[in-house]
Amino acid sequence: MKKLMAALLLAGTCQAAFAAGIDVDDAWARTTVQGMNMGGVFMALENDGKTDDVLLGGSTPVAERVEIHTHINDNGVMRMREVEGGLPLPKGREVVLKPGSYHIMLMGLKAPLQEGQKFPLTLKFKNAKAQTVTVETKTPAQSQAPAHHHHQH
Ligand SMILES: [Cu+2]
Repeated sequence: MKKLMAALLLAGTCQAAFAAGIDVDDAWARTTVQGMNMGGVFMALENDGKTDDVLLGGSTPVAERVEIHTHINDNGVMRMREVEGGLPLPKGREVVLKPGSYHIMLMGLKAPLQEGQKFPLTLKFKNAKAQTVTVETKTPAQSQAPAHHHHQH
């Protein structure tokens, strides 16, 4: 894809300017922990566009609200914080949302997410068009799920 973009730019075509977009890969959600009404969604976001972009938020029928979170180390305790102003997506770069790092948080889940369940999530960007992706619910291996404290919203 990067080679193709470079070729288009070298050819002097302005088509590349309109090919601006965010490539979303491997969108998955964690199976809901019993008794919780929120949960994390993870994915890789690649900015194939010519300009920097920002993930501003999103919406999904399975939850009341969607927030963008990161983890901060608060005196040795990992805590989640909402990302102010959205998640920056620099052009030509891939930003990976993963457990223990940036993630999309589903707030007010209407029902627990079950293993294997698929649901739509619409992502809103500052520049790129809104995009609806399919998220698959999985239970990650224990080693990939660092324990952390969920702060109260
Ligand atoms: Cu969170």
